[in-house]
Amino acid sequence: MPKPSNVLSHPAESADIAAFRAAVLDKLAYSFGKTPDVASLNDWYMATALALRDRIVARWLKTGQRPDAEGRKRVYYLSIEYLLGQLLFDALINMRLLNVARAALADLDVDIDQLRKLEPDAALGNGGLGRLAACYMDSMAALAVPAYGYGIRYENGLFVQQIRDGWQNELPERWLSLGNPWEFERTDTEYSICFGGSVEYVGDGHGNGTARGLWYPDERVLAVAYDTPIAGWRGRHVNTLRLWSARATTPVQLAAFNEGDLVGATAPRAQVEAISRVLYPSDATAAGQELRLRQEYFFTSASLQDITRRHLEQHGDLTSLPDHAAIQLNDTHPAIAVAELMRILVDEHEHAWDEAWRITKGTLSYTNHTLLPEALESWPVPLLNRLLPRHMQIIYLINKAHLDDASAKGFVEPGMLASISLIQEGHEKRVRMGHLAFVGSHRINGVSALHTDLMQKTVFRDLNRAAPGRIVNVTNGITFRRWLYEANPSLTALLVNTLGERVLDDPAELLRLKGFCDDAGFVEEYKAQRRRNKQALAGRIHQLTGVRVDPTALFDVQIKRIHEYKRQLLNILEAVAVYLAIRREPERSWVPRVKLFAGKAAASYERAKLIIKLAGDVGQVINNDPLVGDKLKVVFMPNYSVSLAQCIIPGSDLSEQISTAGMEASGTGNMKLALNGALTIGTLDGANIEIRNEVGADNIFIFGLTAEEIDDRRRAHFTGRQAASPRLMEAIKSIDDGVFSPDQPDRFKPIAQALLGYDHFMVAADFDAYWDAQRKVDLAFVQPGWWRSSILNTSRMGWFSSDRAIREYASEIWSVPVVES
Ligand code: 26Q
Repeated sequence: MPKPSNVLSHPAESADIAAFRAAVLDKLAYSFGKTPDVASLNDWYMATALALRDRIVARWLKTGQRPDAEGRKRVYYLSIEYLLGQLLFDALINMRLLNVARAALADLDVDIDQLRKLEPDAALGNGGLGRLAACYMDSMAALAVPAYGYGIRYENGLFVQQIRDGWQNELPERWLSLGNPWEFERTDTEYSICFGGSVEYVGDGHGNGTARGLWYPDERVLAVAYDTPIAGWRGRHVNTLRLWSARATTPVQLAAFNEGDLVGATAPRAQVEAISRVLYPSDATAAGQELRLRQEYFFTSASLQDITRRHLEQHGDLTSLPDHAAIQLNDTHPAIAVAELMRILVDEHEHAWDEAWRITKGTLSYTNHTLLPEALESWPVPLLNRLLPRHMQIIYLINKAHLDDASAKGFVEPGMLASISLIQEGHEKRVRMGHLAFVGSHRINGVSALHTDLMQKTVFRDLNRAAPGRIVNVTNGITFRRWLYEANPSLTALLVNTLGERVLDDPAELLRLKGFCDDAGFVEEYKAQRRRNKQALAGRIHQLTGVRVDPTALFDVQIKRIHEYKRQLLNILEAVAVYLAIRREPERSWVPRVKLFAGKAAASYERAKLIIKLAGDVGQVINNDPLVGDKLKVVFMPNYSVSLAQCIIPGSDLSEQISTAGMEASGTGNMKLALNGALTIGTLDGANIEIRNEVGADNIFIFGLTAEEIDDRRRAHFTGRQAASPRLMEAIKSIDDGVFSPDQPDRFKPIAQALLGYDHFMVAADFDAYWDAQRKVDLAFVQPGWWRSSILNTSRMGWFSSDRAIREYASEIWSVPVVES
């Protein structure tokens, strides 16, 4: 069998290797002023990245200048988060240069795998939503969709998670500290972003308040562009990720400076530039602070100014914007775009209100990622009024037209009008950003079949009645380039050797694996690649936690943000129950298992942080109990990240997707794990339902209440005490009694007590079903059928490629063509 790396790029020709080697040496000399004998590993990394970047830029300039490029409709993806991870191997694989670079560096006595370890993750996102944006950037480039991603160039990405004595601490992240070789600072592309001040109106706007506004802001910030080229599969097309950085308009306060207050003179500057300093580290709760609103408007306004300027340069006026631009709002974080685009059209380009509205709606579309009430964004009217007075006025006008329109259609009932209004009444009025995005868009999409269905029945029920036909579903996808080829080269090599190289271009080819799932030779090789990946993962577990695990045990993983609805607690409770059972019957033949957790908790989410501590404390007791030995280990790996996920996923046997049904919009980790051959244990939630439909009910472990049943139970005010079986009671009691926290027996009482009370997340209600499903897993893992199921998972996950998702966006929402691979 060829070496894994060989299938990931062309066989290296000696001339290519020599050329790349020369390019790296050139960069070392002329960009860093170093000779090989004094170069540090970081110098080598930077020189390699720059040499590779040159190759990408050559394509970038070409694809940007293609004769048809100017006239084609472009996609603009607006996202406040991009969870890119490392870029070196991603770009090498897409450019088919991994072998060339490896050999060129080897000639120079540099190990490319050492360079890989050095590269910091670009962690400009919290979790699923940010990673989705990164996968979609990769797929848009692969499919040659001309696209720009727009976002914020945070100086500090998602915090570094340190686990100290079992508790999470947050440390600042500094991905830029050694320089970023991938970006281009565009000092010539900057826009003014305004805040505050007052508005004056010109003319009467047909007497209905739709007059032009003149905004006299009292604050200005500059948005400076930084561009990162995103190379698509086989380097066919290169798009741009444009991230904005905030800069003060005047570097220092001259008055203070002249009076000798040198430090005070730079303070206002620091305050202004704080806008792009740090990513808000919460994932499912709206933060609600003024700085967050400033961030949202900052990147949205800069992006819209950039988009409209480009359109005006090419087409003269904005009337035809919807024909040439599709702007996708990744959640409500850029929803202020609805009002900002109206402002640009009406105030700056003097379009009539109705015409401006047609253009806005024709251009914008919105993706919803959550139904959790605490995550639905809304901003207090007084805050919007102070920061963005003209936008607040525009929102009122949009709302008036929207409510008039609904009334004209016969929706006159006050309850209905209150429910569809952009303004939430109450002692403090608030603007509902989801409603604003809905009303200003021609398409609204959910991210899995169930989620889209629930959207129509819950948060957008009434809006959907008033404006039917706008909601569509686009189930999420993942890029196989990163999550299979890059993360799991040994499985990729096996697939290519078995199915041919076409599998790399067309995931439907994976379906032909069915013919091999009973082929003893193939099954052996499939098992061998998993074994190797598990050995590597066991090494990493030891390195990060000090715990030694048996690589032949069942690796059971739950890796995602820590949140009550994701129910890490259910998983920990099961570990406790198994532990108690092992202690009772240590002689029984237990299927050895390693339970692996990783994930960050929002810094202010106390309960989530306590759950991390519980996982750690349960691990301490279990891992050190000689009666248990290798039968059960529980480990919490610190500082979960894209690059850690790339190490964990290929070594996973079982994928925990156990959210309370109805609460996980889609999930994408579920797809990454199943693609790599882990079997899923999961609820009928999010994309798990579609995964079951694809892989077949025999190849997945589904358990638990359905979204509808959960709804009924909540209405009936079920308590955990009513649901708890003796086995669950015993597990809860041990936690309550301090078995896992002997140094502070009360530590976990709040968790134990909450489980028995009104159990919003239905942990107790689902426990027994989960336990039973886990026992089926135990039985299945030691049967040959496990491997058949695992192979069928890999085989049938092709539909979850983000290329498929992007094709759906392109045809159903954006009306742009894609190239076929
Ligand atoms: C909002 C306001 C203020 C501060 C932060 C936020 C905020 C930030 C991030 C709110 C939500 C998020 C992220 C949400 C998210 O990641 N949702 C996930 O999106 C994935 C991609 O569609 C889905 O697969 C997951 O199911 C969903 O949880």
